[in-house]
Amino acid sequence: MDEKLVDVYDEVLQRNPGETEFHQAVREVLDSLGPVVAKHPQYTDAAVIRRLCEPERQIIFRVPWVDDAGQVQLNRGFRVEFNSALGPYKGGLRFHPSVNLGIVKFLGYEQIFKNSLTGLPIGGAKGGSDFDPKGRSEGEVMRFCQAFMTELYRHIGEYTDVPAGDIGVGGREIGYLFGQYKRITNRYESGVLTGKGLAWGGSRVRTEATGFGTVFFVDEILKTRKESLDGKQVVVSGSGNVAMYAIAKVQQLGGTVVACSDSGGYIVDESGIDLATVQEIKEERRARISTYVESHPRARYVEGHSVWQVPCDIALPCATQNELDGADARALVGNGCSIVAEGANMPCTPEAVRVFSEAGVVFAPGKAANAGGVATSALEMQQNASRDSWTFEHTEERLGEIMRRIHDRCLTTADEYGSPGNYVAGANIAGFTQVADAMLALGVI
Ligand code: NDP
Ligand code: 2IT
Repeated sequence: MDEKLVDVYDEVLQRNPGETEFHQAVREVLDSLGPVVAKHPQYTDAAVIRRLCEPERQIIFRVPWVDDAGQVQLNRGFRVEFNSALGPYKGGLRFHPSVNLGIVKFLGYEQIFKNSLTGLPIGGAKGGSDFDPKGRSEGEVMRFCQAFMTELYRHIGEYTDVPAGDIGVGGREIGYLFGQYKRITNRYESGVLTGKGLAWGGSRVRTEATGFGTVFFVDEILKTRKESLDGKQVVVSGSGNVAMYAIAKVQQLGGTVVACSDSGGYIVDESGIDLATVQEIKEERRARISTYVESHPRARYVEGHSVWQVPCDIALPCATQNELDGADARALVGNGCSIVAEGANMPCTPEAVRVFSEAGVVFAPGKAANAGGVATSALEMQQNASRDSWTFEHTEERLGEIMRRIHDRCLTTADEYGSPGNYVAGANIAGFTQVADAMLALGVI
């Protein structure tokens, strides 16, 4: 790390004790900014980087609700409104038992640079709760969402902060959250949440956008080598929203996805994962991926986390943070994998990223490769603001253009700052400079 940034990082460690994922995300960005502060002293002089590492606002609240047995349950809600230099705060909500302030801060911090890279007018935020939707009834999920929104509503709005989904929050949850917002405020404010259903203000392609966008990004990488997805073997981790639509797009573009997973284990189907079965298991039955083998006897299920043992040309981690470590990275390299693109946020540990870099594996960081989801959220906001609704083809075309632009911006910026071909440097520097320039223009606020 550049010596001008060591104090900034030390201050982050000292002010945010124990928040290891947040430290990791900050470090990854600061490690890229050496050449930027050398060229542009105004960023350190005006304490822009220090200010960027301190959220503008952090909200923590109690979420009490009543379960089906009549017992009072208690969860904790979070919204970290990290930076609004480029637009209203924007970022997803995560419902998972592992959620804590440090995780929400790492996600909110990443979101600032990701949203900047989209080129669209959105600031960075993240929120969520330690609520575990697994095994909860429809009624329980609805009452939890209502209780969560009963506090959150006062902090959000079309011009203030626009949440969306993330792990554990999909179309069903956004519906209950929107319903409660509408009930409390007596306003049909479509632009307050994205990821809405198509019948009530949602955008076509938003459901597919993150997974599609990640694969569009991979396609751009392949084009730089005059290759395509046709005939490539791909391994995807997770089997949620991002994973499913990454699988769909790989298949459309001629690749074969041979494995995918959930937190229990992974399935391998050499002839290609049957996506309709995965969708039926995950979206309709909300069951485990292990049940895939019941209808596909040729496939096998392996318990445990290491889907990365399965040989592939391209790896798409689409589950959660730090799911792919140094040993996994070495296994991928050993099996000849040459491209890794993060569909999830920070799924690769710093050691894994080092292993890829040393082995010459092309590595696309999440803030670039998974930006298609939030970009399409911004397109949903545009449609809501003009009370319009675009076709699937038009919206997908816009998503494709945005991903191409992000890809090219990463490469141009990496070149400009002396790290040709380094997508991490390109994404961090390009994302950073746009926010930093806006912060300078807006004064000390
Ligand atoms: P979903 O809830 O739809 O799916 C999450 C998937 O990841 C499930 O298969 C889940 O398995 C698995 N998973 C979650 N936590 C863990 C864990 N601790 N260990 C192992 N597996 C785990 O979420 P999304 O698909 O929406 O999100 C996946 C990733 O993509 C996250 O990192 C998210 O931040 C990121 N992302 C999402 C975007 C979106 O638009 N939804 C946009 C950009 C990034 P199980 O069911 O067993 O828990
Ligand atoms: O991590 C992410 O970019 C998301 N979960 C999507 C955020 C959004 O506002 O669509």
